[in-house]
Amino acid sequence: MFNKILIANRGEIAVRIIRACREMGIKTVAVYSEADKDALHTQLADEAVCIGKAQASDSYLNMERILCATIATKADAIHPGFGFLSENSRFASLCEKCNIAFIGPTADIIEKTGDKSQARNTMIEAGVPVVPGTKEPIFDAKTGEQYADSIGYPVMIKAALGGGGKGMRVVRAKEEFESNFNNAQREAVNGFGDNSMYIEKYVEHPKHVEFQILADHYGNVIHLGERDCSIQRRHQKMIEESPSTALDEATRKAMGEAAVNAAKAVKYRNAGTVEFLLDNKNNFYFIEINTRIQVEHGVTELVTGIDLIKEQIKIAAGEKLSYAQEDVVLRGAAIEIRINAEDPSKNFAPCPGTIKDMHIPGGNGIRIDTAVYTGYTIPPYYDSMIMKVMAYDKDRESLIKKIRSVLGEVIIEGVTTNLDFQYDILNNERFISGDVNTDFISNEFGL
Ligand code: MV4
Repeated sequence: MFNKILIANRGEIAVRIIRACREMGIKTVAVYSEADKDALHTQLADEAVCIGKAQASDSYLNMERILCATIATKADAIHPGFGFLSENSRFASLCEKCNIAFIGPTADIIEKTGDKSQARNTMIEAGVPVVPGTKEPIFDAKTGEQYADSIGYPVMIKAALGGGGKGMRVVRAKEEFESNFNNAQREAVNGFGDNSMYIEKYVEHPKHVEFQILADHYGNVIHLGERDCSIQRRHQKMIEESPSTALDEATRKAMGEAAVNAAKAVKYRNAGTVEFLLDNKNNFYFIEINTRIQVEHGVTELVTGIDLIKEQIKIAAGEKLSYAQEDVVLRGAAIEIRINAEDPSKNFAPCPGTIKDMHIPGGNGIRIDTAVYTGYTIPPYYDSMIMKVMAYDKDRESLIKKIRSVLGEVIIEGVTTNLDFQYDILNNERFISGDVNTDFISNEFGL
């Protein structure tokens, strides 16, 4: 097992990882920017190293400084958390070269799955269902339009290295193809320095259902059930829950098996997420593999009782999976509400500032992950998520009552948050009935 882990992240995920390490008897090193000298992760770790100025590019994204801090403190592994360098294959590769364990998949796997056009083909070969679409990368609008004509409209144009909605366009008619392709491709070149595009049939009003997987270094792969992440606004997830209201046991089993096959097809290792679109006839289609621990991992921890961060660390240290598929029991229902320092009435503009007072609820089946405290000043340089309010109960009906009750108790004073907006979602009839898809926020709230 590792002796000391450096956490290349900040906020509640850094705190979550520090706590897991402490429980495992592993020493921790925090890295922090000049804006984070009073941050909770900086204070909680056994050691803390300042790695630069507030801007992420000068600190949490600065590979050399993070590697230097790792070597200087004699840490033997790096946990990248999510965002920042977590899906950066060059960073994973530099760790490998420096003989530092990167807690995540190998650089090679990150690269293979990062190219979504290539991943599609790998999945087709492995018999994992994908949306009908192109097999070859497309580089020009004319070729793309021919494919779109043969697939039939509406289609979705996507950047091979895309994600989070960047370099992506829906096209509903042939006349609109060329300009949309060129705009999406320009976005891809600017955003990812790559002009490879692919085209898929557009799936209308899908649910976003993702499966958590764990894979060790010996070819063992298991899944830990699904999370429904359909409630999102402009590709920012707002609420995640497990189980998904859409899945019966047969569909869950088929998707779980597809997720495991997807992971095996790329020789996956460590924790990962296989994302699917689910249409209104319960057809499911692979869309991508995320190679990081995700923001919403706690939802899976609540329904499985498995500590995903500890599992990630054990896998990276070369241990065999401690669970077989039969050992994974999905019990009850769990939900996560993301609280962001942002103003819904100002188009969700970030609202950094000082927290004057706060009340964090607790109680039976409640979990709060946060790194803020009374008197803490939220810096403007990073993302605006400040708290994840999670709840667990025996079924969805009880769960919704519980999460409403707990959300009503949260007090955060001094900064504007999306708390009331989230409360409105929890009281929405369509949400309560489980009738949600990725268009839910825009349809119900006109956003
Ligand atoms: C799609 C789709 C419909 N049809 N692909 C958005 C981000 C990226 N991960 C994939 N995305 C989508 N791909 C086809 N062929 C709809 C989306 C999509 C979406 C997916 C998951 C969660 C939220 C979404 C919001 C808008 C569009």
